Amino acid sequence: MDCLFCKIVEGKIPASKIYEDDQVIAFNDINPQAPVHFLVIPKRHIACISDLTTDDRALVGHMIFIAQQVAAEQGCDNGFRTVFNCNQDGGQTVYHIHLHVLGKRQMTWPPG
Ligand code: DGP
Repeated sequence: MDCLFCKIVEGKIPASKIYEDDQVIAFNDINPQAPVHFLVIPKRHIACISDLTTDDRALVGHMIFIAQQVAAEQGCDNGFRTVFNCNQDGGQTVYHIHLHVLGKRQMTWPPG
């Protein structure tokens, strides 16, 4: 399978990794949209949020938990935004699920 984020998990493509455990890694986004912008991804390949099964519930909860821990470590004391882009209308470009975490600037709503 030719998946960019699987290659980052395997260390075949370099990334600025800021967290790792047995289930997930977090690394800085290559095209940051805020002073803090990192991605939390599962090590196991799941293409899209719409592919999640009931077995994945704990994993996704863990991704969100790690997102808030790393956001705190990155100094997002005033808040942050989390985003899962899903499929074409959601603006997803990399088909290995990833939680965007953006912080250290004022976010606006609605998103583009
Ligand atoms: P999305 O549109 O939600 O699929 O976002 C994919 C994000 O992945 C986008 O913000 C840019 C980021 N990205 C793409 N390729 C790389 C890469 O090779 N390294 C890193 N660190 N981030 C990447």
